[in-house]
Amino acid sequence: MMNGDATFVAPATPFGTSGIAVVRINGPLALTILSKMSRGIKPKPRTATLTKIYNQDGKLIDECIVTFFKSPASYTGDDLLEVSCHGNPVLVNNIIQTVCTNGARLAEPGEFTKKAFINGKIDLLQAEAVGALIKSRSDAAAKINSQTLNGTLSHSLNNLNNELINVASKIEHAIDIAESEIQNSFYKSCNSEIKTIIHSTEQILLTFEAGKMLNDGIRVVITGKPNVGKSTLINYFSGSEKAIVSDIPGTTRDIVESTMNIGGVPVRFIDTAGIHSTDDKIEKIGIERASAEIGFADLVLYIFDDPSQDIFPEFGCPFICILNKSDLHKNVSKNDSIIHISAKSGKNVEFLLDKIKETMSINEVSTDTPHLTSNHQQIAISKSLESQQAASKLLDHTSPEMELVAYELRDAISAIDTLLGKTSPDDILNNIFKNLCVGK
Ligand SMILES: Nc1nc2c(ncn2[C@@H]2O[C@H](COP(=O)(O)OP(=O)(O)OP(=O)(O)O)[C@@H](O)[C@H]2O)c(=O)[nH]1
Ligand SMILES: [Mg+2]
Repeated sequence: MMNGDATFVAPATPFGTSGIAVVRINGPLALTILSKMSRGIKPKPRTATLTKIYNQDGKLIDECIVTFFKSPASYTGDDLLEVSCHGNPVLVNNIIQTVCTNGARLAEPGEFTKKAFINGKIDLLQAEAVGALIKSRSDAAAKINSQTLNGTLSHSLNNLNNELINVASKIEHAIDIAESEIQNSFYKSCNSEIKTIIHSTEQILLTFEAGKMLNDGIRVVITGKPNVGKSTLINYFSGSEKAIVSDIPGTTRDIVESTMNIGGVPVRFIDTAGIHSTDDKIEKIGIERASAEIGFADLVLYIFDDPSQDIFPEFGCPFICILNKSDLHKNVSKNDSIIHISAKSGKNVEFLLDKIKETMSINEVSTDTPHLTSNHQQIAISKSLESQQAASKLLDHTSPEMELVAYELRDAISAIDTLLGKTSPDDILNNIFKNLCVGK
């Protein structure tokens, strides 16, 4: 259970050997605990202080640099201490154990950020961006998450909500006035304001695909019959011998993955077993796994090596047909829907990458504007949009039901409030924080 006044501690750096490691102690007992462990040190806020740290038995653990962030001017808003020791997990453990013996407890995942949220240092979107920024796998992803952390998305959504509140208050006011006194132009002007808000909301929603793609990346599954060159292609992409290549059909059985950064988007290529009918028990399992992967794919690369093949399977997602081993085929007539490559020599693979970019709209990703990045953000904004549209539709009538319009607008506002964390249900909050690492 989380307790508002508890002092908690966690490593802020990954476990393992490193130059330094940082332990964070947050809460009202932070300074007292440090004083006990350092024989009386009282660090000045925001100043690096060199001190020896001792365990419960008075034995030296390490010489450390401590930095004290006094409440409320800290990441969490509470008193927060950062202890930098030598980067050895044994030392980190000893420090954490001693801190706990002196009255702190271990932090839960994301608890530092949860404290920052509870203390009003950041809103929920920013808290979510902390986790996303840490996990960013490309410059572009880091850029959009850092923007959200800096509040640009919150700013856009707050603006939207203020505009909604503005129209909603006019409508609520009009409810108290006799219908005969309200002019038709009033409804029209409210509706036109709502339509402007609808347009802005749609623009924000449009950023989701790209935002999600930058953060989560895309899964590209390579499939086809055995021996067509699927593994040769993933090896070419990864620049290494990741997958076994041989001229024996049915070589690949396990799933082999390689991630490549394409236009800032982490693209996970997944090589799979060649699909055909077989009695081989192990190969069958491989083929089942391959089919399952295709079910989760954002894009499928269907490879074949027989130029006379003219029937191709359909997939439940975008796919690209690739005729491999172009070095072996002479005078094959070109067809715009099929890309000819040689996975062995790399011929035309650049063109294939361009085609992947084009198919997945990777070229259009702009990192200059705030982006929605998670499903629950997209759901909340879509919900707000639906309510805005319902309100606008009601206002199209000659004498609209103003109570209903007000009701829809309140819903539109509260959907956005959920995202900002003003009225978020506990399950959404817990989900966001538990996905952060311990120490963040
Ligand atoms: N000439 C030529 N041979 C190729 C090319 N690409 C792959 N091959 C050869 O085709 C054979 C099969 O290649 P793999 O990459 O193992 O084929 P696969 O589709 O992964 O096969 P399975 O794992 O059995 O399904 C190997 O001998 C490769 O060297 C190419 O572009 N040109
Ligand atoms: Mg293979």
